[in-house]
Formats: sequence, structure tokens, C-alpha cells
Amino acid sequence: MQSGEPREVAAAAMVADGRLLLAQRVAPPELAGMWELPGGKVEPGETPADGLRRELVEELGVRTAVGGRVGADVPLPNGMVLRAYRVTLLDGEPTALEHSAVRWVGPAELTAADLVPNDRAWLPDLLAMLSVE
Ligand code: 523
Repeated sequence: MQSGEPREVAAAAMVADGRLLLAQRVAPPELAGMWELPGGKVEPGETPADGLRRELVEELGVRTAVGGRVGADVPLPNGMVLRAYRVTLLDGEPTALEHSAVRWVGPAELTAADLVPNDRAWLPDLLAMLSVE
């Protein structure tokens, strides 16, 4: 991260066998129960890919490879920026260590899911990603 740039929250668009991984938030109260692409804040000194790989170990217990961007930047009210990345699962089965649940969804389930508002902005990009898998 370069100084002067907004701090980043990195989120994983993890696809396997034509399905996308969603995770159900436990906090804050207004987002609890809604589904998101897992991820979190990139720490100073980490690249976004490093930060996202670390978050996915902490949150899901899996080893991953982080690829290119998906969708547009989402500015967050706290001055941070939320960005999604393509992620490939290398090792492990995603487990809800910090979420209340995880699930793999196809296009219809993704469209119907109660997504957190920021992630819903990526819906067309995520559907396009699933259709070319
Ligand atoms: N989002 C969001 N979508 C999304 C993620 C991973 C995060 O809208 N897919 C938002 C929610 C929070 C902010 O980004 O406003 C930080 O995400 P959070 O709380 O998952 O990041 P953590 O786990 O790094 O935060 P701390 O618990 O505060 O360390």
C-alpha cells in the first residue's frame, strides 16, 4: 500500500466447480445474517493479495491464490475502499471460523441471496464470472 492511498478492504470472489463461496456475517448488527464475499482490512505493509490470503486463513482455514480484480471499487463511508479479487482454492475446505455459515452458490442462489449492499453492486460481475467458469 502506498501512503496517501485509501486503506483497502479486500474481498474474495472464490469460484470452484461453477459456484461462488458466500459467507454469512455475524456483525455489525445491521449486516448480521447477510451474505458477503469473505475478506477484511489489508494491514499496512501488506499487499492486497497478502492481506486477503491472510484473512482467508483466519476466516475460512484455507490456503488460496489471489488473482485479478472483479468489479468496481466500492468506496466505504470510513474512507476505506472495498475491492474484490478472483481467488482460487488451493488447499482445505472453507469453514466458518468467524462467520455464522459459508455456502457455495450457483447463479440463481447468488441472485436470490441476501447480500450485504456493498457486495450486491458486484452481482453482474459475479454472475458473468460464474457463466464463463
Ligand atoms: N465489507 C463489505 N463487504 C465485504 C467485506 C469483506 C467487507 O461491505 N465483502 C465491509 C464491512 C466493513 C468493512 O468492509 O464496513 C471491513 O470489513 P470487515 O469488518 O469484514 O473487516 P475486518 O474483519 O478486517 O475488520 P475488523 O473486524 O474490524 O478487524
